[in-house]
Amino acid sequence: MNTDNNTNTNAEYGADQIQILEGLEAVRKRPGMYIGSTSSRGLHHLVYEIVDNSVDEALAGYCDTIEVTILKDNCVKVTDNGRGIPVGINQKAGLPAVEVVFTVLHAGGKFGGGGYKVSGGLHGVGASVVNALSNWLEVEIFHEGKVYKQRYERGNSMYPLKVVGECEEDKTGTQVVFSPDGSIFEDTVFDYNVLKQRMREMAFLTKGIRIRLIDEREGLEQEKEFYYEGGIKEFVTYLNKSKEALYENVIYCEGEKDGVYVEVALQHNDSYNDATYSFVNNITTPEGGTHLAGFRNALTKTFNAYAKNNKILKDNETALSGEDIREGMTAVISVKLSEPQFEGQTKQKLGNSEARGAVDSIVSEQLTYFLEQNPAVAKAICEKSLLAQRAREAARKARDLTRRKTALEGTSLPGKLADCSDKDPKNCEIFIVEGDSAGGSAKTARSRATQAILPLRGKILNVEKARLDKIYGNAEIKAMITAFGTGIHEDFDISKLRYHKIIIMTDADVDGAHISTLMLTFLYRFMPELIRQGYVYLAKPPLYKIEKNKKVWYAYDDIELNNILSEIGRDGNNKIQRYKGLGEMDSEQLWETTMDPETRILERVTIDDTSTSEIDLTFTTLMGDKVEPRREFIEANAQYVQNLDV
Ligand code: TTJ
Repeated sequence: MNTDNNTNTNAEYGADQIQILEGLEAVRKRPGMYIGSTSSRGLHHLVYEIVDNSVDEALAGYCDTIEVTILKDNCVKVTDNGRGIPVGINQKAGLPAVEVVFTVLHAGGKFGGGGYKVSGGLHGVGASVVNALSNWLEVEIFHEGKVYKQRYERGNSMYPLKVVGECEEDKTGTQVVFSPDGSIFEDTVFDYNVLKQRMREMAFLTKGIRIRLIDEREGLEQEKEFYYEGGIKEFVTYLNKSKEALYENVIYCEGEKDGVYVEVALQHNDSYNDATYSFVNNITTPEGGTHLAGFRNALTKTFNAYAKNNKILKDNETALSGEDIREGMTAVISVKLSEPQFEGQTKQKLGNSEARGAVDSIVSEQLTYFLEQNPAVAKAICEKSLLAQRAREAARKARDLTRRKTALEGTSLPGKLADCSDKDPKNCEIFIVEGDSAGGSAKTARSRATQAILPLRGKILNVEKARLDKIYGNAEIKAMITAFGTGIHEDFDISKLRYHKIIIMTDADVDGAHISTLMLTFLYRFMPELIRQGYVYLAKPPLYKIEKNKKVWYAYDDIELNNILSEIGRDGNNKIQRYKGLGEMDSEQLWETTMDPETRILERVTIDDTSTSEIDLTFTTLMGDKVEPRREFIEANAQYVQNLDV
């Protein structure tokens, strides 16, 4: 029950309160239903829920600055300079509108009107849910020279909305501070970098908005401001920063049709990937949907029409496929509509049919015009697509050939593979080992029943920089594909996977890290399901061997080395060897330190799916041509793969 000491004589007020409290109790009972999970992800979701309200106000045209501050004790403050949540009495509830916003489930978006509500996405559950899941929450509203305030604890108001001070007559805005409930969340520590990524994305998706992120925690002090005048146009530039653009300017289309506001930005680069990211009301739609379908249709149709009309494609030649046109294209599609319908297993796929037509017609019309006005750009894209078409044809022939061969000869495993004898994938592991010599030690060391070894010669092909035909022709890649057994692309079938652990084993040095990254890039681009389902691991060889009085210790990093040395005493009897590579260990040592399931350390590779664009960027930055962004990136990220939270 409400514990507040208010002396409100309105009987209805109390009655309303009871109903309201029941509503928020439900949120505390089943938090996962409202915010997806109570993990770190759910915790950060609280911030997004609050910020979404300010972004709505910005989209309505009344707010241009949002500030998000991580305070000490893991509280978060969100401030905007919008009109302020209304403080007047809401007739239906008999309460100030602001109190309804924070204490009634699904009240978000009922007030105001105009503009597009961001809420209504995957979760989009609103401020009351954040309130329900907080130890306490305080809201302050700046309106007509007054500062209004209300405090809640676990969703209950502590006193009726009151005026606590004065402000400049023309200052308006809302400030919310909340403290997530530690009895609900597994962990209440906010991660600056996680918030940073989402705030950057928000700023890209809402052109002209200024979002400041500030960390005030002791020892962690830092801040960053995001402001993109060009919105998603700058998003595409950002995503392409480590690649060579095929032409200078990002192509941009914008318009509104049937209640759907559409923005599309695209630019081709020298890579071979299609990097298209779609959003609905600022929420990512990893499974695409009608907006993406409309975009693809418009793109294919418009380029084929242009190529035909301008004799780049003769009448008797095969039309360009969508895939050909999208090769090496980075694109962002952002639509905003008032009642998005989400479909699919994870509710991450847009279903509204009007979005298909709106995107299709806006892109077709504006892209056609753009191509007429920019013939050099049009020609460059068409020619790149024609090359893609030829490469795809060559790759298909190569694949058909291997398919026919395997049909005739059965699946022959690669010669270099030392397979295990157990045939149950659940028990089996495959070590992908750098270099033939380490491969030799590993073959001797392994447990033959369950451990297979596939040595790779030197650096594997960088799939970020090669066309499909070359990738399929590469011996190391072919060996991996056949060893895994899953096939690839349209043939990919995870149920055929021959090993439930794919373990990348490389030297613990810079070259080894590079080879691991090349491997992960290949897996991420061609068999992402293997990573998603948790089958991919990194082996962790030791960095040091310490010997003293015939006893041996291994240290996997410098901290561990120090710990061991403190324990055994730092004296002249210590013999410390720093391993430069797997090759320096004999097979027994390799087994003991890196391969023995009883004693080894394995790191599982996972994909943090909050921001696919950032993961793609990580790989292209690491693997791309440009030296400068790669150096900056590596310097900025102590770990060599950001987002691959290994
Ligand atoms: C709605 O229409 C009438 C004028 O005020 C509009 C409004 O509510 N604007 C608004 C809400 N701006 N900012 C918010 C908001 C900000 C935070 C930080 C948290 C919440 C729940 C709302």
